[in-house]
Amino acid sequence: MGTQPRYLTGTRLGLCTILPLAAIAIATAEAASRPATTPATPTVRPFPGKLIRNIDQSGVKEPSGIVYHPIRKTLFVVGDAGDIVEMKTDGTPVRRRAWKHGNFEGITCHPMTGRLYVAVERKETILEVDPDGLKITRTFPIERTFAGRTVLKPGKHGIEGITFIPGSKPPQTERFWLSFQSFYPRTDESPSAIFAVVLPSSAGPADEPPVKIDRYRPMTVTDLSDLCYNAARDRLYILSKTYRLILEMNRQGQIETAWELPGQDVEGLAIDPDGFWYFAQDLGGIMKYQVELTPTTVTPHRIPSDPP
Ligand SMILES: [Ca+2]
Repeated sequence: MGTQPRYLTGTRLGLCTILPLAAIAIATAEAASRPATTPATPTVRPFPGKLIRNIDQSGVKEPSGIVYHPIRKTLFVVGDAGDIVEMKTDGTPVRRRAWKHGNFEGITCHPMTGRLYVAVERKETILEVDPDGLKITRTFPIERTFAGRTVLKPGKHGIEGITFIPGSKPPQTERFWLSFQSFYPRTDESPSAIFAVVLPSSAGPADEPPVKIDRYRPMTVTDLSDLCYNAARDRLYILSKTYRLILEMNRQGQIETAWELPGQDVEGLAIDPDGFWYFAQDLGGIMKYQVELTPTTVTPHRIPSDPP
């Protein structure tokens, strides 16, 4: 959701400036806990994927979030109109359910429990959903403040993406990372940012008390439309719709790679174990790509949100 700022429409002018600023922003966020570094500035590369096709057969309205479910080996898609749709990786519909006034913008899955977690924009709430019956089992409102400051200001923007990141060495804390869509870089009181929350894993009351923001990172790149953790590379992907970027971040919070975001109006990304990437387009369509990436060194880094 949201309107593109006029000065960015149809262009990526200033990108060369923005990417170093993004890296600096992240380095600054970490400066309080460890020495600041200047991460290498990535060059924006062509997306290394080959389009297979649009697999959507369900006609999901404004699909805005998507996740691969590693237990069911299916995809779950959510849309602005309040739909949750399960489909096979070739797009064959499995089941669906709709909620009025849903405003669902992101979805992720806990890989061990199989439970789904849906990000609801403007309410700034996470819904826990049982994948079998597509029933909401718990509701987690998110506190809008961090370190005494309102960082998720109510208004026309809200949470757009969600992904689950396991601890790098169990039982390190597992966290859900979310993106806050804003067209303001760090200067606004509610800037573009990614942040993490910890959700209680055991079953609790249907209406959980508000969860605190556990880690918070302002970003200079704006319009962050989704997050997706890629376990095979141990990297976090951050999508910017306006800048048409995919940023690859390591566990130290450094942006290692930037690719051009393919498709149109992309608000969701899912990755399956066979190397297929699925982009959910708000204007319609689930675009499936075959992606080949150069191997990366996966090392047991500390999770970026853990204290040093
Ligand atoms: Ca949307």
